[in-house]
Amino acid sequence: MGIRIDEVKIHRVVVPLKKPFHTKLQHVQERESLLIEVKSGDFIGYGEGVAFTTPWYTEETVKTTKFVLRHVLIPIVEGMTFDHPQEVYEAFRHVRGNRMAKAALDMACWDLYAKVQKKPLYEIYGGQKRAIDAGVVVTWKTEEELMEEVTRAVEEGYRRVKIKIHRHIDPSILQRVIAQFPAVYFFADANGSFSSQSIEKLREFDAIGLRLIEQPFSREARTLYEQWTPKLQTPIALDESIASLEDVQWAIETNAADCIVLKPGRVGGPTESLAIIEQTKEAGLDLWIGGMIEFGISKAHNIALATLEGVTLPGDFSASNHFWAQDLVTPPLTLCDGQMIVSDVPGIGVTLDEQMLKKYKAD
Ligand code: OSB
Ligand code: MG
Repeated sequence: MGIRIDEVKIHRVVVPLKKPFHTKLQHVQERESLLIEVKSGDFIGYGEGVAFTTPWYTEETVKTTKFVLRHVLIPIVEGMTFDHPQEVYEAFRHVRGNRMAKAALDMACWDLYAKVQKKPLYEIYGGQKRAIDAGVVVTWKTEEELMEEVTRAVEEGYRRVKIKIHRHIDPSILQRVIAQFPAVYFFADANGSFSSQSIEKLREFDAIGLRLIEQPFSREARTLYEQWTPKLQTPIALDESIASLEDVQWAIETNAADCIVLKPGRVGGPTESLAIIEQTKEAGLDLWIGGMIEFGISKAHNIALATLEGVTLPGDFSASNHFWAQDLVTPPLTLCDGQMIVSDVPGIGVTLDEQMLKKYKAD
């Protein structure tokens, strides 16, 4: 019995962040995102478009994803009947790029499929973990602020803290903070701030005992990764560099990465993500799931993927109350002793809060 895609809805929302997210790349004060509903009879599958308003992080934006969904992808899938969500992905695979647009739709189809099967999505994926380790990101300007933010995160139960860095920061600041919390996993995310001219500075960060360094060089600087990843003692994780399965294959073949940061919303959704997790597992590479200041729809999808064995390190899994005064989903995502409990409800385990949607819907 196939599942017929009766209708696809797009909601654009704009929601203020509790606290501005300020990094070298961009100051984010409010999050503009797309929420997708794919309907089949009484069933609704949810997806989230995670591109930003402007192309500061990825080339795609809210406007381009909305355009491609409305005028390219939705016309392909509306009225289509599928037995498995991979068939839907195959139906639009020929569309060039635009993976954030594809991801929003692919997510919704997997949620819909799981709901029709009356199974939680993690079970459809064959995931084994029933709780996943949480992780939070800290942006900061002064040592005092960094110490405060890390202390608060640890008090809230986070045991993995990602600190934003760039090449002009004094590594001894991080070193002093890390020393205060020996049991915490510290990741540092450079968002491509280093280049061949700042290798000496990167070597200083390499010496302070970080659990890993995320994206030291730009996405374009492939040869720097090939050259330096094997030479640095701290594991190097690739974030911006990974937009597809092919990018992961390059990283494996050239030893350009010790670890992959999988952002399902960027690579094309769960279908591509499952293939990536399979590849890294086979190659023995670490992988964790990253976020992009996301709402509970996307996070719940990511949690389902994180139950898989191939996801080996704690990802960007902060509770709903980290970025938002109130998330757009019910129930909100919460921490339980540094972990998130995987829902047993059919599908992703959260639904769109209609009242919140009404409050923040732009169109
Ligand atoms: O580089 O990982 C990144 C947020 C927006 C865009 C890029 C990044 C981030 C984060 C936040 O670091 C991760 C999260 O959502 O928890
Ligand atoms: Mg990153």
